Amino acid sequence: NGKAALVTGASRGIGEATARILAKHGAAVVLAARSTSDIERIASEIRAEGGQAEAIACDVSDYKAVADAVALCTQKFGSLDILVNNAGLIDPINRIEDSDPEAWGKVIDVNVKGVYYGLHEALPVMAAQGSGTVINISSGAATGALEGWSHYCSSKAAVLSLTKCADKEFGDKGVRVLGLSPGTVATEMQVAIKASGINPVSQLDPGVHIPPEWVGEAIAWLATDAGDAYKGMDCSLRDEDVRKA
Ligand code: NJP
Repeated sequence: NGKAALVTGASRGIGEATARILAKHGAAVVLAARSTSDIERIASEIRAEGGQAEAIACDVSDYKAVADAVALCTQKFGSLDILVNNAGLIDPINRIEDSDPEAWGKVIDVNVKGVYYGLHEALPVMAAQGSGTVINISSGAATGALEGWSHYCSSKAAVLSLTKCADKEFGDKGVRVLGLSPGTVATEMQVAIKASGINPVSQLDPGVHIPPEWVGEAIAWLATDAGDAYKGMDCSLRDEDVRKA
């Protein structure tokens, strides 16, 4: 309550649900994504329900765009208390030999450089405040290997590494940096995974994908002091205590 948050990839899926839930918990929220009409609609719906929200066009693979999003949050709302580095993609899914180097690199640009840019801009602001929480949306893919997922697995492994390094550098400055590995969530990303047809559905689908709102609630919980238990590491939505929250 009373905090200011920036959520990247807020136009749909986990990011949209997180922005709406943080606003319901009383945070002022900046929604960042490329689909401007979607984030503007969501922001105006949040405002219509009595919340505070701003939308900003942002491709997280563009450093300046991420810097502008952080600046908007501090200028409009006076602080940056929560950064959710959520924007991410997995398409196109292909074995290494069949992959297009440019498309492979785009996944790294978004999933890795986008997170780094967010950390680069947010951590000094939070350190100056003496408080703040960064939640990097990770994946079980950070420590696993799936056929056709070399870009995604590599990128999420890098996100885990960034989480650890950022905690090492800023963890003693009142800043909490942690990762959240959400499991399989009912979003467009799962549609893309199934459409690729590369991995057998049984390998990826535990039967029921969890709703993105569960992830949003877990993020809101992790942005409280409860998140201290996960500083510098990934927690999993399969963890009993996170699920209960
Ligand atoms: O995916 P989806 P999720 N710049 O496709 C945005 C991770 N995860 O919600 O720019 C800025 O519905 C895109 O916005 P737009 C996953 O790796 C998921 O499931 O308008 N934003 C949209 O808002 C990812 O890190 C599962 O196209 C960019 C959002 O990202 C996070 O959860 C499991 C962008 C993607 O929405 C959210 O994914 C897991 C860019 N360049 C981890 N490119 C799962 N779903 O099962 C994309 O372990 N976006």
